[in-house]
Amino acid sequence: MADLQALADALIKGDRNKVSELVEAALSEGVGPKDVLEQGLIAGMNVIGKRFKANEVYVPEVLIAARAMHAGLDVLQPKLVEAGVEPVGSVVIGTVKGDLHDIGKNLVGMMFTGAGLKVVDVGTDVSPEKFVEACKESGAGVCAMSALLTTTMPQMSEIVKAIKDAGVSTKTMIGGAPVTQNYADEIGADGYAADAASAAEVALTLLG
Ligand code: B1M
Repeated sequence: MADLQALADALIKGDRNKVSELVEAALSEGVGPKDVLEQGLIAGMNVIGKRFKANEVYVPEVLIAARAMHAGLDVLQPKLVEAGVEPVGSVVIGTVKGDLHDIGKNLVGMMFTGAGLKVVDVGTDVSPEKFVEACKESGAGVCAMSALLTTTMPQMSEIVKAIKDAGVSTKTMIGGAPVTQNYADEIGADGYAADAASAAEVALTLLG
């Protein structure tokens, strides 16, 4: 009988070979791809997210778990498509114009993937126009912006404004070391998160 807890445990340990093997084993035993995703991969990533938030694990462990998640998703993806399993929602994510820091943004993106979201990563140094275009094209429910420099934070305000001006219904959320809830309130962003695990929770809440 397929052991989805063992799959979650392998992901938590970051054992990507075992994750791939266990995903294959579960599928060949007839477990549905949605169950493999939710009770195996996402369950494991949720544990990593909670431990990361509680400072029980650090950036390297999260990156290793995310790599294992991707290994599992590589095996699972075609089956999910075949089974018509839709992502919970989609999110555009990027680092704002003038800012090249992407480690935090990538971690947030990984936690989004881990939460079952489709992620459209527009990269770093992204202009308000490019954010708007990506939101329109992808029909994303949430636009997630990262900034690590106090000098680039004002770009977030520009992006929130550009999205509203373009009449796009995508909700906005912001984060990054210098960013605060107060700043989010000040510029009218719909959400703020201090870390990658909270970011996934906020995005899911914004998506309803
Ligand atoms: Co830069 N840098 N850097 N840097 N850099 C900082 C940010 C700085 C605080 C260092 C310092 O002076 N103490 C400082 C900013 C000062 C300020 O404005 N307040 C700084 C500076 C000044 C600069 C340059 C201007 C330096 C120079 O050239 N004179 C320059 C700017 C380049 C540019 O962007 N245009 C620069 C360049 C670089 C490198 C290229 C060398 C490199 C980036 C490499 C890369 O990202 N690929 C770099 C790095 C590595 C850092 C530090 C050391 C580490 C940042 C990091 O990756 N942290 C940083 C000092 C520090 O933070 N200790 C520093 C780990 C990462 C996991 O955390 O990104 O905070 P973080 O992400 C967290 C949360 O913030 C949150 O979740 C993540 C995980 O929990 N989060 C979100 C992030 N985005 C989110 C989005 C969300 C929600 C949560 O929702 C959408």
